[in-house]
Amino acid sequence: MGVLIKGGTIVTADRTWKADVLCADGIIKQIGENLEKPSGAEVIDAGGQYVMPGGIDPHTHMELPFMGTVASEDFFSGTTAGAAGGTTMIIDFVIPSPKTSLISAYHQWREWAQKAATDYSFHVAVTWWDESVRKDMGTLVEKHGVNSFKHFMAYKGAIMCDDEVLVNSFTRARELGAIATVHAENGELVAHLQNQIFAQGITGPEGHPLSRPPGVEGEAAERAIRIADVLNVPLYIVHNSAIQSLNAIARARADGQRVYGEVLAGHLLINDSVYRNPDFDFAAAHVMSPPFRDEEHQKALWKGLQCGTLQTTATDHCCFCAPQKAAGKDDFRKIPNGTGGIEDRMGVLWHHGVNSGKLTMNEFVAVTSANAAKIFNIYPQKGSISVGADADIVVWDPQKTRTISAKTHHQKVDFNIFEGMEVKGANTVTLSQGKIVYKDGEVRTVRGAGRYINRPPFAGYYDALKTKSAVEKPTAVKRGGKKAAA
Ligand code: URQ
Ligand code: ZN
Ligand code: ZN
Repeated sequence: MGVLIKGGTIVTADRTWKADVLCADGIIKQIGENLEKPSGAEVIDAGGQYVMPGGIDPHTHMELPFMGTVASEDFFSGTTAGAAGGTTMIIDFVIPSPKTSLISAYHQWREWAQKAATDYSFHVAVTWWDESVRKDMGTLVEKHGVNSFKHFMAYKGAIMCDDEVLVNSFTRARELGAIATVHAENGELVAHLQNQIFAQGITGPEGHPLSRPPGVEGEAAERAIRIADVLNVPLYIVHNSAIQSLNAIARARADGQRVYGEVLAGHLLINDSVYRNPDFDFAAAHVMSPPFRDEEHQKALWKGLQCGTLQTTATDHCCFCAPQKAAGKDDFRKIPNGTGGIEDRMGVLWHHGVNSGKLTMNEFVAVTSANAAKIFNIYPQKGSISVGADADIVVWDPQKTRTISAKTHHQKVDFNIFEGMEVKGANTVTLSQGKIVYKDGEVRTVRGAGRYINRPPFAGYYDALKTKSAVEKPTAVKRGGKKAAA
């Protein structure tokens, strides 16, 4: 059995070459020219097409309970939509409510994710602190393959972390060989501005971006970076949307600090004019945090991706339909925050990134797959086309055109932020674990076929660090010595 991909050009993060790929037993078995078709194998003619690692979306929220409702996309429909667009793995988020056990939240999310059609993993959010959280973080790393802990610096009164939680959790993450990730917005400032703007009588979605100006993001990014620097823990900042956070990351990286940055396809391509649309449903459908920004920020984000300040792209796929968004009809503070994108990330980034010349094909693979696999320690199992790697593969036709629409997408949401966008370049086939899950417009996903992917800690990196104190110990000052010459 198995699948033989013939006649294609393989494109990975670091090279491009013509070769066939034979997949069997869920992995890549053979790569080479003119491979023989094993009996019973299905052949895919990839002539004139590229053969690339399946996309990894490191930031999704399937069926997330949030702001009094539950995201409309579930783990089966969301991973199916991902497969339809060339994404073969998601890293979603376990988000325990404050004062609840991280371990029980983890098991709850594991249960929800059983229905996934393609592989998945979880960042676990630390939303509060006590000794049980410290212990649970250890259990999650040592027993459950978690190597990344999320911290929401926004969402005051809900899941927001104050500095005490950040300091405790970052310290624990470093001890465990895990990476700290943050949603960088100053939640106190957001709450203050939301109330101020609402009190001025601005109650519609146009108030959302006004309450989350770029400086709110810049402050939190800088603060998280500084705390991580003092505590010597690697940091990953999710959904960077502003020049301010971009510059904070660039400064830290230039200083040799281990900081990574993610950018959403939406923040690269949708601008803040959407919030000034008179139609409530249209404007509310775009309410997500941080908000979409103006072209100046978008241009800077593209440059950040091109120059390596930002390493990964994601979608923050967190869908709410119009009736759910209507909870904030008279108060923008109540509009559930979140937008979709998992089905379109690969297509819009190829069109606006590769076709425009901003990114090479290899850089496209890096920012849509390989870099996330490396940062979260699952490379080359994921994010590569190499013998022994999981056979998560997309066959990509650079000539295929399509027009994005909620009318035709597989996402379980009644809106598409890329509605009407025409893109050139799309997957014709998607394989997950060596099985065809999408081919020529037809999804062939199987509910529950997805696997939970363990992500080991970076022990080696941390062993080296263990010899170095987290905070440089100040050397004792000898007093009473001879007075220095005047
Ligand atoms: O903040 C997040 O990442 C989650 C709650 C999705 N919503 C959003 O607006 N980004
Ligand atoms: Zn967020
Ligand atoms: Zn998110």
